[in-house]
Amino acid sequence: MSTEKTFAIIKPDAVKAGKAGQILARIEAAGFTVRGMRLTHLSKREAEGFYAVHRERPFFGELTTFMSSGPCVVMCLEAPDAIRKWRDTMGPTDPAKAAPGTLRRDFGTSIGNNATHGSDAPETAAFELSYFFRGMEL
Ligand code: FUP
Repeated sequence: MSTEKTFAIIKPDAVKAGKAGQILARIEAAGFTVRGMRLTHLSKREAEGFYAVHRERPFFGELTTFMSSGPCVVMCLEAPDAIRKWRDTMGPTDPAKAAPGTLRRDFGTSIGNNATHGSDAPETAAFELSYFFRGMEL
């Protein structure tokens, strides 16, 4: 499998809880190469743009308020099969349904406050990476 890039976020709940370092250590231990990384505090409008595909969903307001509630760490991760590999490393959306050893199980506290984000497909990864990084930064 050739190398692939995906987009990841350490969400505001995990940064606020002081878990960003532990999550980054897990990312490195899992074999990802960090190609881009930045601490940023999204405005409500920036969070709405990022999650635009979810704008009709009932949780959209809560989601974008949470994502703009404090700083988060945005990253470009590279590995063979990075998109699937990062989704597996995070676990499913709901931490209660995630297996022990996954990031969302170990650091998330609810379906909304679930510690990390990861792109779910190549097209999503391309959009999400371009939302936060200029081509020359990666
Ligand atoms: P995921 O791809 O696992 O991040 O999950 P989704 O794209 O389905 O959802 C994006 C974010 O919306 C989740 F990370 C958390 C939030 N969400 C809720 O708050 N409630 C829900 O019922 C579903 C998702």
